[in-house]
Amino acid sequence: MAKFNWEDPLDLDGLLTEDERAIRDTAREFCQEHLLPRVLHAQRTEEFDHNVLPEMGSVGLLGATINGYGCAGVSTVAYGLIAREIERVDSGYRSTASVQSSLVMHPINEYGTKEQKEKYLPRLAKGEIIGCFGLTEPNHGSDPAGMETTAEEVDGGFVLNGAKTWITNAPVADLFVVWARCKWDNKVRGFLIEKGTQGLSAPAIKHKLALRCSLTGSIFMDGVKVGHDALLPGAQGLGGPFGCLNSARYGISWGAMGALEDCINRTRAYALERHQFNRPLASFQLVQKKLADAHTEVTLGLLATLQVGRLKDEGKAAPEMISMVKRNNCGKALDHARRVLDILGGNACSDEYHVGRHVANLQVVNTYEGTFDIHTLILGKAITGVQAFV
Ligand code: TGC
Ligand code: FAD
Repeated sequence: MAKFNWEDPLDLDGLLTEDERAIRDTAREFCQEHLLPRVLHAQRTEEFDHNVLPEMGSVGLLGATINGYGCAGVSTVAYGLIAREIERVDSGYRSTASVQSSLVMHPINEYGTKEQKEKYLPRLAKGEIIGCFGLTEPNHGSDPAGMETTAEEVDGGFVLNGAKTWITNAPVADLFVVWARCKWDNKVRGFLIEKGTQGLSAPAIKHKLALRCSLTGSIFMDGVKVGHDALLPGAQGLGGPFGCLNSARYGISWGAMGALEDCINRTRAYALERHQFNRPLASFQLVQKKLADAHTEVTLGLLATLQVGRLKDEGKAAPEMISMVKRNNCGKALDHARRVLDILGGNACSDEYHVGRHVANLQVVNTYEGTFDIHTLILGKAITGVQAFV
């Protein structure tokens, strides 16, 4: 009879290639040795460690699916496995990395000129420069179509005006990918703005309750003048930013599972060690149910997102498939991380037990890149043919 392996119940390992397993192992070793020891300090202080991205770059974790420009050129599944390992430590580190890879390097690679790619991609891959992605605005989060940031064509280039908010990496970014509505044809386009450009500022949003290991800020553009070479020529309309979101949302669907796996592993170990009523907590049926429920959801969520990754590599992944796994995995991760947190009792309150930090992070992970409810409506539209956003 086949033996049940609780650590990989449906043999995810057997569905990966040898290369993917090796990439996963490298990423896991890096994250456990280099990120985990830093996490409590970053969580407590909100200090951004400038060595993190260069270290990730040195082991090929940034822009990993891109071919050339110093990038690893690995499969979409391998990219997901990397996100899972980073988020096993903290969603904030995964945020920093996935913005760099999916929301900055991806648009440059997909929509940029040869010169833009050569100028920025190798340095972004090494983590020498940091990028951010400005879509959300103070008055437009779920409805980016209402965007108020404008770009106007002037002699020698463009002038941008407007504000973005809740932007990961913005306060430390060297390169800003900003989406603006173009005054000449009312279409949304992407622009590359370098730090230090006159009229550009990116103050930090301090005292966050979650995602404290990544920096978040606003972007203010007051008559920011850039050259014609700042325009990403390959993207026109909201399909531009949404194309980037397809990649980032997919990565998050793996990452959220990594965070939940960490919650399960930590609370399982605690339940085996901690005794009440002269028995380990792990011997109580209610505790076992929490672990069994969470573990089942992780196992199913990982297999679903693996399938989306395989389809994506074959060019067969529809955006709605990505919405399905982003919504399911983030929602399930938040729900079950919260439930297993109970196993820690009063220690749930201590940051040294890590699970409470994951729960706080997962609330944001369930919100950004399209909220749980927005993905519900995307799926609702696909199922019924009727649009319910407005
Ligand atoms: P709609 O009319 O449906 O579409 C407008 C145009 O976009 C195209 N499109 C897509 N293209 C590629 N991939 C997708 N997933 C696409 N979804 C839509 C569509 O075909 C159309 O093209 P065209 O050529 O016909 O113009 O758009 P809508 O305005 O009705 O919006 C619908 C809605 C609500 C689904 C959309 O606005 C939405 O997804 N809202 C959520 C916003 C969001 O996800 N924001 C994320 C901000 S970035 C972020 O959170 C980063 S956090 C990163 C981190 O720290 O990890
Ligand atoms: P709103 O759009 O105001 O939504 C509020 C509530 O109303 C939600 O529950 C939503 O589901 C619901 N709602 C809205 N419309 C509907 C509807 N039609 N039907 C039913 N319910 C609806 N953005 C970026 O561009 N770049 C980044 O790097 C980035 N990083 C982030 C990092 C952090 C830490 C956070 C917190 C956010 C980040 N965001 C970023 C912004 C994020 O994408 C938005 O917060 C998210 O898209 C939701 O937008 P909102 O906050 O304006 O909420």
